[in-house]
Amino acid sequence: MLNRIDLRGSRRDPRGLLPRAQLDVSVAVERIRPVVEAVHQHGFSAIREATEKFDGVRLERLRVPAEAIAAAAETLDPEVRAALLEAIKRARKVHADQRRTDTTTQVVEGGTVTERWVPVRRVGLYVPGGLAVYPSTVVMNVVPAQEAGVEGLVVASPPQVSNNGLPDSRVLAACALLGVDEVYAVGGAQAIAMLGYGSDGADAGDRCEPVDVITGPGNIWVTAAKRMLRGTVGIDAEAGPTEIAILADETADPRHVAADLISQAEHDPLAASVLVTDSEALAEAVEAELGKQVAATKHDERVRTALTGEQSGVVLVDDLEQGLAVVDAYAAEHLEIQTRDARQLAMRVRNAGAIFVGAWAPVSLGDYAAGSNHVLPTGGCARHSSGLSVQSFLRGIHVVEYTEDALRDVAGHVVALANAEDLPAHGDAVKARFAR
Ligand code: HSO
Ligand code: ZN
Repeated sequence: MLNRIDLRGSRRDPRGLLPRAQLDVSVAVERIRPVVEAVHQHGFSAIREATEKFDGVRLERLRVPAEAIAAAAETLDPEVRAALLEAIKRARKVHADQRRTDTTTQVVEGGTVTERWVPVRRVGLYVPGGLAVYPSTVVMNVVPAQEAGVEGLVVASPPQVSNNGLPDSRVLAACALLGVDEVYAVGGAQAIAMLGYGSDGADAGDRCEPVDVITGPGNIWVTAAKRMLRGTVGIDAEAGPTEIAILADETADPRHVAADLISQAEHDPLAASVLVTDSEALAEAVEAELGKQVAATKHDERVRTALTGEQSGVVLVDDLEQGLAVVDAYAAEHLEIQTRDARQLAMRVRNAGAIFVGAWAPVSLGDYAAGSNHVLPTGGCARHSSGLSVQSFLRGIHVVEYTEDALRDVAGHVVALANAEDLPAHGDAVKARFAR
């Protein structure tokens, strides 16, 4: 079922040889540009038009009424409620530990630099609702923002025809459990534009004030809109179709490997599932398992499309050292290590959104209830970016304090550098303080 890429005996740089779809966000940017510009200029009326066209919903108001959020919490299945509460508790534990304390560095006598960690004022969290609905993503966005100390938290999620034009009721219930009451029934590029530029609404109480940061996953249109808004607002790492890479040796259980590859393929026909192994026997056993398990899974069609796509495959390597080089080159959103000494290998990985070690930490655990975050960089962005965290919502502000003596001591150096850059007024600003 999976494409086979045999790198055994090859000493070539694995980049470029690995399966990965070429997702062209810049083409999507051109397609959504008119929507984003219309929302910027016309606000509510443009959002309504786009929502009717793309979601098939005629919006009366942007904002979800408080009673609808409360009602969603009341009618939530008790089992799902308990699971969400546990997921929130675990995520809070991990994200609370990410909080930063201000540090003051004494640079010289009389000269200090304090780094103040200050939360952004208002953030917009996007929760998708296409092939699946994601109450768990509400948790993964809201918890780090709350732990960072963000005061204004806004959720936007597409209106569902099946829920009277409101976002999915489980998404609304998750908002209620987290204490988020500002929720907009808007999805797609129009939601990102609304959050970034703000918008008028059906009446004065229905306005959306612009946010400072937008985070959260979404489809290619959402990603394209976020790319367009970057600069106007802060944006987290781009989150495209989900990816799982598994580095496994002959000690891995092929049933688990197959199940985990399928689990992420379930998200999207464009999802990527990649197995990297030094064991041909394991590769074959996994193929046999996929044959059985894919036929039995609910979303078999979507899964089959994802697994047979160019973005998925089995990569055969000589040994785990080469395997490590391959997974680093791939920089997966999720990386599972199912090998002997898995922990040791995990500590040597440089590029991955999140790493899942050994037999008892499947990606599905991290998707819901490990405490880790599931909004992670895809498409190789793990080479330069991290997943969502408290840090995503903080800015470090340097506060500089020098005494007269401390400035006098360094004045000559400032003047020398200012002159070297042909910016003498910079030096003059220092000299003016000591001229008689
Ligand atoms: N695997 C997805 C997150 C998710 N899975 C939400 C299930 N629900 C991207 O990390
Ligand atoms: Zn998932």
